Amino acid sequence: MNKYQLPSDSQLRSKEFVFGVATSSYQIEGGVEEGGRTPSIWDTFCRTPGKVDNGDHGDVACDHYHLWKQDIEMIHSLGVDAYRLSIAWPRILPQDGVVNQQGLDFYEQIIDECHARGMKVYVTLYHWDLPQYLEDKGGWLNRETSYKFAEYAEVVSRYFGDKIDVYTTLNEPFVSAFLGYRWGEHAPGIKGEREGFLASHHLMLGHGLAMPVLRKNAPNATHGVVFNATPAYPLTDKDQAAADYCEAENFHWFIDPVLKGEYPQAVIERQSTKMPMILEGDLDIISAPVDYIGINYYTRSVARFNENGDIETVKQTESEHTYIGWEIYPQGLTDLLVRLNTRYGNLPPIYITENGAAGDDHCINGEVNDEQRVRYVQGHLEAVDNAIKAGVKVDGYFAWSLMDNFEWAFGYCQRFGMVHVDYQTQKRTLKQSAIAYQNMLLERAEENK
Ligand code: IFM
Repeated sequence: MNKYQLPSDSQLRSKEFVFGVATSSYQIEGGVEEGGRTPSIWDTFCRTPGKVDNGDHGDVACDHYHLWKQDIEMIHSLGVDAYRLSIAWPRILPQDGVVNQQGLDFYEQIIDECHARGMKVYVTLYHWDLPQYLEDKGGWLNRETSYKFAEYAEVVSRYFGDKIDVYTTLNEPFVSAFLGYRWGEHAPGIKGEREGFLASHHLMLGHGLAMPVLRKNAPNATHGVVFNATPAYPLTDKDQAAADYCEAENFHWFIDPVLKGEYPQAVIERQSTKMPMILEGDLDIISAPVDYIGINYYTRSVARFNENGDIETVKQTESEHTYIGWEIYPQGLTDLLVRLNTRYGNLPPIYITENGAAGDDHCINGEVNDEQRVRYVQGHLEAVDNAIKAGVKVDGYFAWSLMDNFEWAFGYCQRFGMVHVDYQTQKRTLKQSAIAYQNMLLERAEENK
């Protein structure tokens, strides 16, 4: 297939629907010691033996720090409406309270270049690269970090104001809190049940404290927060409560405080001994109105109660999986969106801020045939269309990722890009999935002329 097919009556065909590609700072930039940047927790984590596969790190990554201009040109060539990127906190505030103009300049040239090419910019403030100097004071276990995050939001939004079209406070607080501070699989590598929940509360508090700051400094921009969400299904009829609980910890725990002003009872009860200290007024801060919710969807889970009554997930061996073992299940995206719409009566518009598949992609004679990713994207675009037809307001879709990049604890062996990166030469090659995106967007542009 050389072009994704959208149904003739699909809202995804309209020019109001936003198509984009997404990246994040630490995963693509490199230049970790350039432009006044200081280390983030990921620089430290990567230097800790055994933490990242193959000893990989983001020192160079896709060298976007130097190749940003050609990368923006490439993004534009895809025909997308928007580019979703993140800002590296330690480039902007390399020391506590010290603003680095070079950091602001770096992102300003990217934003200007996108605008000059008619693309909107969606900027995430926190995609996991916490300055190491804040981790040295406890990181997200320290309530003070929430206030530091609001200060950082103040610096960025005061400088850029409405020049940034869409602001995102946090990307996937579940991952920052639970992989970083509960299970120790991500930076800073802390393992502790109480720590995970405490970090999650401070992340959400940081989000809430940043919201009025962003609204004040960028009154005409759009403001929200991005969650990963994995819908859960029961293995048998007896396992519905197991599936419900998986969803409660995976995304209700993070979305409920924003949209309902409370944490879900199911988690409070099951994890009663691990609950963080929630001060009076915190939930009012966290539930400040948002303009949109970003949803990152990759796969589903199937849950059951095992013989001991514990909840566990069960791999669906008969289904198709990606290279890294994630089940391909587009129906899960429709179900998820419909479930969110049902759970939150006041659901703001949704952007699918990430969706994609990792492959073992090789560039052969200048071509990358990632046919599984092509089918994956096609299936998920249909899933979004179905959700819209079921009454959910979805305003956009961003492919994860623009190009192969540093996939956190898995290093460079997991390739999520629509564009192949040769890490030896930094040559970019559009994979079939990117060409199909380009052709679909070209056709849509023609239709909407
Ligand atoms: O690469 C990550 C991204 O940083 C956040 N969402 C999931 C992606 C794939 O694991």
